[in-house]
Amino acid sequence: MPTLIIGNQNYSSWSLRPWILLKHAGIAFDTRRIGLFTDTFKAEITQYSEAGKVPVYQDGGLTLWESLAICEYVAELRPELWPDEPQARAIARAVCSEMHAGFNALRNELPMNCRARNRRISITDQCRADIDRVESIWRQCREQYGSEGPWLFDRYSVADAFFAPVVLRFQAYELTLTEETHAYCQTVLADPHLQQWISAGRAESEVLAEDEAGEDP
Ligand SMILES: N[C@@H](CCC(=O)N[C@@H](CS)C(=O)NCC(=O)O)C(=O)O
Repeated sequence: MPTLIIGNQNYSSWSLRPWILLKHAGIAFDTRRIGLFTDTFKAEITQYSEAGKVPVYQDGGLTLWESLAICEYVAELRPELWPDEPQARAIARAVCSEMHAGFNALRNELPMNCRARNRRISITDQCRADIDRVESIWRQCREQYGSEGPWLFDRYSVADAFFAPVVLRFQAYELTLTEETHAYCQTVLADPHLQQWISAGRAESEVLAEDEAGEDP
């Protein structure tokens, strides 16, 4: 059985991406959780990967780090996790790469936190620009490639897995968002796999001060 090594489910956005993609792929896997920001985290994770970060995926002799590479590997096993049409597939890859490489202000200022709801927060212009860019990506994908299904590219794809943590961020903080954004967020939040992840995160007892932001309403 393959194993996915993840961080705290309440906070670890990078871990959520391959976890939810594996669920949508219907691939059975074990999960091993290593608590983030603990004294033993580095010693534990470097037993699996010298990169020293979660997620890490082990499948037979393969040990794979980097969430995007893990998702690409899962999609090698289940090609339907990328869109069929080459141009749509290219755009899906572009939006995943953009998410993987950027959005630093959004990431730093709005940490993923499954327990948080509508927290009041003041954000920088850069964070607002990141939110606007996410909304624009979602609008473009839904209008051009997703009009016949609920997801960014009609059926579930790596792109939806990549943006799932952003939906949790949008749920956690009080932000001004468009109706289209709310509609896509509702689709993502109705996903039973995401609800399973949220429940596990909420059940965790650790509170990581580094990832707590905003004030409860
Ligand atoms: N680029 C990596 C980022 C992974 C990452 O930053 N993981 C965080 C947890 S969400 C981590 O392991 N942090 C612990 C550390 O850096 O010590 C990926 O896509 O997998």
